[in-house]
Amino acid sequence: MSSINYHSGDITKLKVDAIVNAANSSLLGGGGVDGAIHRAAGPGLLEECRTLNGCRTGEAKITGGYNLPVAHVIHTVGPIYSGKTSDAEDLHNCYWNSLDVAKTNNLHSIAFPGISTGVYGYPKKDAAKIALTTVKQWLEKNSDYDMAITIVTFSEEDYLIYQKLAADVSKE
Ligand code: AR6
Repeated sequence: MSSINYHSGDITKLKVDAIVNAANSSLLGGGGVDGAIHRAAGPGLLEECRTLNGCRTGEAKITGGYNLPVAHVIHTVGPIYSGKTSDAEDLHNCYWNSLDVAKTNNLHSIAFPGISTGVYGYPKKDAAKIALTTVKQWLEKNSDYDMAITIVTFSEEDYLIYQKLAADVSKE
């Protein structure tokens, strides 16, 4: 059965089929969740990332998980928030394409951080709405495929935003 779950805490500790990395287009590491994932995975991850020739905004690429408790990391590159309408489209594509990559690789559980909501400056509430709408649309379109989706919140603020969004949706 497919599902959407919420988890507060460090994404690098989760035992799912794949965790998603909010990377940059070089795929060669950085700060935030990217730094945490590379630190926990060890140098093998960077070595594999070097072979991928980067990643465009909105696209997603898969690697192994190395020393992480997951077998796979799906790297996606969120938009650097600019206020243009393309930001929302790019962010939507990150979630959608990560899920497509997971399905292509026959994976059935995936955890997402709040892509673009740290260094890349996407307003957290808007980003959460796009994340939730996109994963729901994807589950509807792929209703013949089981996918357990975990949305990981790393701050109290994010946790409260999702709690409110989920409550609003259940009232609809
Ligand atoms: N587990 C779960 N979520 C986390 C963790 C963690 N260990 N660490 C941070 N977050 P950011 P971006 C949350 O800045 O905005 C990097 O340098 C964090 O609270 O990691 O997409 C890349 O290399 C925030 O909500 O990613 C890029 O250059 C969310 O993860 C750039 O930052 C995303 O914050 C990408 O920026």
